[in-house]
Amino acid sequence: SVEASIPEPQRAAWKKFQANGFISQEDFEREVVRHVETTLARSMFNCDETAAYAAASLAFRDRLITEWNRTQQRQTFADGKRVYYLSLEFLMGRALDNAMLNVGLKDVAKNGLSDLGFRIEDIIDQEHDAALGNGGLGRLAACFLDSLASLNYPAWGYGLRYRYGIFKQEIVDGYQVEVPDYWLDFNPWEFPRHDVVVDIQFYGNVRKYQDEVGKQIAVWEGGEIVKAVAYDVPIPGFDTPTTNNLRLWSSKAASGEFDFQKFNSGDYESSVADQQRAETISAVLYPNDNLERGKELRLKQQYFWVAASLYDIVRRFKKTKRAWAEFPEQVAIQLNDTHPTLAVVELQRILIDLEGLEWDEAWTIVTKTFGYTNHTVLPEALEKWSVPLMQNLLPRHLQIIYEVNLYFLQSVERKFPKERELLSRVSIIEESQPKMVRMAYLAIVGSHKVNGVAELHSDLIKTTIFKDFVKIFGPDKFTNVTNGITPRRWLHQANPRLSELIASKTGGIGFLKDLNLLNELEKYVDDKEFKKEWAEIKYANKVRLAKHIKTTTGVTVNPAALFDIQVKRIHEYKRQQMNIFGVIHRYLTIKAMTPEERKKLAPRVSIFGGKAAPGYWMAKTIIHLINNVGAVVNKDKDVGDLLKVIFLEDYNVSKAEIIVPASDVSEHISTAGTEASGTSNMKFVLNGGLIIGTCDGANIEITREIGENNIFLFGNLAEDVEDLRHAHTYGSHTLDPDLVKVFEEIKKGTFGDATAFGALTGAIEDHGDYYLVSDDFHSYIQTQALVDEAYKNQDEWISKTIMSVARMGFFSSDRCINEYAESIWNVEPLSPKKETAPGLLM
Ligand code: T68
Repeated sequence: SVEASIPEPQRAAWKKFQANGFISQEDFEREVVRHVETTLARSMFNCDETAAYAAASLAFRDRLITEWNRTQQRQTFADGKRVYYLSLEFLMGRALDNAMLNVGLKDVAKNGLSDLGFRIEDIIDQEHDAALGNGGLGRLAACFLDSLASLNYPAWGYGLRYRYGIFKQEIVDGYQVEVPDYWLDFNPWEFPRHDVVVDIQFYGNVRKYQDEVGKQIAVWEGGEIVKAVAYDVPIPGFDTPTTNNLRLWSSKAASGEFDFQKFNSGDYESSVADQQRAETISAVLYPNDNLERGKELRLKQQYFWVAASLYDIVRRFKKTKRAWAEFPEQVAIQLNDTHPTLAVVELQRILIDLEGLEWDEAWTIVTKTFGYTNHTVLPEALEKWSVPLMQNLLPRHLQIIYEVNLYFLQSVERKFPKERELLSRVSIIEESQPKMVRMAYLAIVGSHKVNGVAELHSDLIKTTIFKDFVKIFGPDKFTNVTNGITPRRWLHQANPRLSELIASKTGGIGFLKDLNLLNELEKYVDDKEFKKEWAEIKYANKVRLAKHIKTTTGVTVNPAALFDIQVKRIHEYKRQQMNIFGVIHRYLTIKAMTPEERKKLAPRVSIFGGKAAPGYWMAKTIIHLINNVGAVVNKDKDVGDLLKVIFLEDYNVSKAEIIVPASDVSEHISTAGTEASGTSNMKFVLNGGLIIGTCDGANIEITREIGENNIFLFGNLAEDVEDLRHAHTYGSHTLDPDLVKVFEEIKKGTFGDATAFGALTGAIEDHGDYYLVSDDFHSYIQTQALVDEAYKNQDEWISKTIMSVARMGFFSSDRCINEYAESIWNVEPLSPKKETAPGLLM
């Protein structure tokens, strides 16, 4: 065992004094006070909420790290296969509430904090979100970490420790303003590992020669070195002692603080500049979602993170003293999109250049090790790197890519000798000016499995962007794993009252680990008492959001109104513009109504939230229009409560936890075939909201699970999109008459200077309406009318929401992770022995 390596007397001492973490309220309070008084050097007289947050977090951190240590020992000793999830983004949100719930000690903490004079909600609220991601892709990675730990899989996440996460959004005069997110000022959740440091090489050149036995040797020489320092974040599983690791790399100059030689020779400025250049690598998260811009620093980030992670993984494997052929039996690496694709090349380089394996032997190991997840079909989001750029930064990797491509194209030619065009279509190198490396193609060739993230999306990639590769590799290489969400954060943490009610009817909190147990709720769709409680919880959640709206925007909204919510990154394909045009249409309709008609209409609050990429002008214009419409509508006394329009500033994970439980209806209205999956659709339904959506992404599977009577679907189908676009460009393009009226109102200046919105209306009127806003507008308006009607029958509405929640079990990220484990990774959970479980109070 691990312990056997330590002599008996020392072992006894270590065991006697081992840290165990608190279980009782008294021990928790003792830990908090100790941290306030010693770690923070404060006292009860100057312990504010920030200090109390710090101390409570440190108390929980100590607990987590104890279990983290044991988990790592257990996994090392078991010596089985591990999963490595490589993601350039982890959108974690807050950690304290999650840690308290996952280890089952939130009540202990609540009472302990209260005893010390604090309200737990206020303490939780002190924490800054860890926002190391843009949107769905980054949040998916965070849900996966929660599921991997909760299911006891031996798994590590690898990412970058950005000094600045996604920017903080402020709305000034209706415009988005970006403010840097400096979140590391105080972060108790990370452990710097100054002993885990990896040298990463950039630039330089490749020297080739033949050794004594005539073998070709390549040596990558020169260039510069940057250090990668590991920072570990413990990831506690729910209701299990398993605590996995998220390792984030931070960049540092190789020469330490300063280059002393330069410093002493008087070149102070350039020695500081070197240091800053190195630290720039992990300085900032690129704020684009579904867009790749090919910047050199981004490529540097990718290689820096991939090379450090692979060094770490390979070092861990080498400690087992196994033969290289066994590498894929010990290691599964999942590529979260193409961002880590250089890992394929780096592993091949390590095996052939550093470990001396033959090409074919190495390549077999590589392809068995990797799996690749695709998250988009949008052409502007598919990663390509210019060959000259890569030649300069990573000369040896470019050679290996060319060689991979050569062997791949040779095999294609052997299989399809008559198809000349096929070769140029599937080539990893695009013969453009300059030449480009197509990262998705490299990821496909370098992996044994490729998956999409919802059924429609997985079908689409097989029939469109990766069609040729299905023909070459056969259909079995391509598979689907529909996304999921963790019910711990997105139900138990965000909606504690609903979670408690469900627990009371499904036999305890077991549903949080086996979400199909929600099925039990179907029995209560007609239970009066249950429905009353269910409705009360929704109302209370709406009151909570209404308060947030009041304090952040100053607008009073009626919690009895229908809350209609669209929160997600702002993007033309997600069609927030269609939503706001629909709101304007509603406003005009109300203005034209008689008092009698007005009485019949359900009051509505249209709520928007989401960030626009700083360089995405059209997305910023959409935000501007929403705010201007709000400014007009919200002060129109004639309309009153019948319509309110809210833009919530700085949408992020912790705000989502307030917003998601408060929806009556949420909008998932992307042009069919553009949203790979969507995951907030799942969160809203799981919290007892209905959705209005297009036949896109996971909406389709949600419909199948919950029943088509419980969802408001509208719009054109993915299969018709291409023809419609073609007709716009080559036929006559007449706009929907209701949309025309909306545009007229905008152009009249009702919502401020109309020229500001010319690009928005112009994209639809004059530039082909690529996202089919006009084609879907009528169907959208009609479906919104159906929502109004359905909401009037509250009894039936509540039944629909209960039925929907009861059927959402499929969308747990636990199901999703089990599918990856079985069909892609071939890894098994490693369950801790029951008696080592921490004091879980349930
Ligand atoms: C999202 N992708 C998909 N990308 O849009 C969404 N892209 O449908 C899906 O549910 C989710 O992934 C999870 O599968 C993204 O969020 C990005 O954020 C991104 C970031 C950088 C570059 C490209």
